[in-house]
Amino acid sequence: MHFIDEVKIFLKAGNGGNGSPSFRREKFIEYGGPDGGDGGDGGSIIFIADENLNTLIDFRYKQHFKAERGWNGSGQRCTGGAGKDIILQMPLGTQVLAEDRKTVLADLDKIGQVYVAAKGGRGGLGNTHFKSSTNRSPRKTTKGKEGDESEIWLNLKLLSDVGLVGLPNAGKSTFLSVVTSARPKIADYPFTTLKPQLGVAYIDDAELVIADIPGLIEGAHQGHGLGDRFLRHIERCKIILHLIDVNQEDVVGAYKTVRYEMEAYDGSIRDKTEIVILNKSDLRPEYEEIRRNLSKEIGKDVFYCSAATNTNVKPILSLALQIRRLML
Ligand SMILES: Nc1nc2c(ncn2[C@@H]2O[C@H](COP(=O)(O)OP(=O)(O)O)[C@@H](O)[C@H]2O)c(=O)[nH]1
Ligand SMILES: [Mg+2]
Repeated sequence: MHFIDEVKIFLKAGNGGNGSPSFRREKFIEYGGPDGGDGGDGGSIIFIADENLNTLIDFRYKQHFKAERGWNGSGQRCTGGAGKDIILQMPLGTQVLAEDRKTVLADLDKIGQVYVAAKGGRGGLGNTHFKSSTNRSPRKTTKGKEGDESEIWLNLKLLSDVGLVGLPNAGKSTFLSVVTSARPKIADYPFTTLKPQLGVAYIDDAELVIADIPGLIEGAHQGHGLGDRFLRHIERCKIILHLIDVNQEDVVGAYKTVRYEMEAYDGSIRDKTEIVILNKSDLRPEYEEIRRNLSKEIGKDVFYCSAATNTNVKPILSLALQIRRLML
């Protein structure tokens, strides 16, 4: 499935139906009074956050949405039917931006959250409303109001508890595949991962949603490799797991390169809690020494694991879970 995280769409809510100018016409009743009903309200366009979606791909194929107009009122005080609403399921984490692409109109970050993106116009009034002591046969009615019309941007920023970062080949996708049932593509060449992927890890009766994103390389913020736009999908995670291949010549350099790209990114990811992990310990017997050196160099705790052999992975998840709980 394609991954799309930004689209522009066009909305037109239904106009309200018009009020009716009808008069009673019945046998033997002369000068029957006004009996024109009101117009029905126009249909609205409503968004609902759905946790089972994680791409905006559907909007690649359809960008225009027009809700039904309200029906006109009619005689015998009949109110016109309301126009049907259009309900659109949005992936959880979708932000609705105004046409300027900056103003956030809504942030659908709760499951089932509802946002009326374009409101249908109210129906107009029938002539029955205008009857008065001085005017017993009003012809006056009002027209239905226009439904909202707008162009908006949908901007998806996935929601997760834990975001995986690191250079290509650090083992991020392997890590995700070991701790969750997600099946990301894994291979020993860079940029196997072309799109973000979410998985859910179950640990100690709790759930952690983990996001795997394409690897960063030096200059990602200038567009190198796949660029840094995928970092938006960890903007809203709580904890970052920073994976480093322990077989790298220069693990300190690997750490700093990714850190530098995280800091150059203008979203707020640099201040997130980071757990630094040397991965592929199965391939490097002296990982303990490397771990101590790296920790000293960067002034932070460093952990190790082997994602491929599922060694020391669970303690790292438990740690992430503990930190997550402290944040709640
Ligand atoms: N021996 C070993 N290989 C690993 C480990 N983790 C990942 N790999 C391998 O490293 C390569 C890159 O892994 P991948 O998960 O695609 O890295 P990503 O680019 O960070 O997502 C693949 O060939 C994996 O099988 C590990 O812990 N031990
Ligand atoms: Mg990957």
